[in-house]
Amino acid sequence: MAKSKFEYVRSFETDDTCLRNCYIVVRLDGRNFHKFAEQHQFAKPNDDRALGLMSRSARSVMEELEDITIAYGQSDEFSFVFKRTTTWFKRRASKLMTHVASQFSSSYVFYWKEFFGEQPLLYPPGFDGRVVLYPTNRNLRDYLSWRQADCHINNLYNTVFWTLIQKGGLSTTQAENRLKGTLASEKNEILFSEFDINYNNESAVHRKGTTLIWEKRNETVSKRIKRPNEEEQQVPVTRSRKKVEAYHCDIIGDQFWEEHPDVLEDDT
Ligand code: DGT
Ligand code: MG
Ligand code: MG
Ligand code: MG
Ligand code: MG
Repeated sequence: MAKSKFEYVRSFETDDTCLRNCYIVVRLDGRNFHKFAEQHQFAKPNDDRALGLMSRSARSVMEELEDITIAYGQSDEFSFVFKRTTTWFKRRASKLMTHVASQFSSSYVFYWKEFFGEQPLLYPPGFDGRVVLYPTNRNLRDYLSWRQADCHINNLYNTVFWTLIQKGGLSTTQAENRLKGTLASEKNEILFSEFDINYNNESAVHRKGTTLIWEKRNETVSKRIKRPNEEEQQVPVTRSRKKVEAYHCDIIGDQFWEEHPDVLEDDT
């Protein structure tokens, strides 16, 4: 096909191919969710409808896009990890990131009703995205550990903060002052000695966030089979299917990774 004289503008596009052999992480974060949470009356500190919708949208991203092996989410953010050998969209960062962000955003709106029922969505939410490359399994695990540690630090703080207000009758300023400079152990102690709350017994979704991975599950269905010279029969047929499974467990230690050795590829 003959080229038009306008064709040269294509050469203005910059190359954003992600370095080979690296895990490609796309992290999304809700835009101005401080306001979004207020306007939609999210429960404080954790709204299970909102967290459920985030995970549902992340599941849709994993099911619709290729080569995401693990995703981790907490609060208004979700990280998606493309396997290090992916060739999807020629590893172009902008393509990968925008597909993740748009699939996630449209799913968030599409599934809103499943989680919020008749409560209306007041305006279209947005999510920012960024791409980060991690060359080694250690780097990738440290990245995910960083996000889970962030989840823990924020959730412990928010749990004590809102308990002081909701159960202790403090104002937000008083609660802030009470917590200024306190260590994690002191926050745990406030919850335990003043409110009879053992932080470790709080919901795992809130303490650990949500990890999504692909797992093989055996699925048994009943099939009608007719063999020659025999009556038609119902027989159980088992086949192995890949499904996205959710975990709310520690992913900082080794146990999760030992139990799911297929998530990471070998470093060598
Ligand atoms: P950004 O990301 O810079 O556009 O601004 P924000 O406001 O989204 O800030 P960010 O992402 O650092 O913090 C997340 C906000 O979302 C934070 O203000 C608390 C709110 N949020 C997230 N999950 C929940 C929830 O389950 N309940 C409530 N009440 N708020 C939540
Ligand atoms: Mg922010
Ligand atoms: Mg945000
Ligand atoms: Mg955030
Ligand atoms: Mg197109």
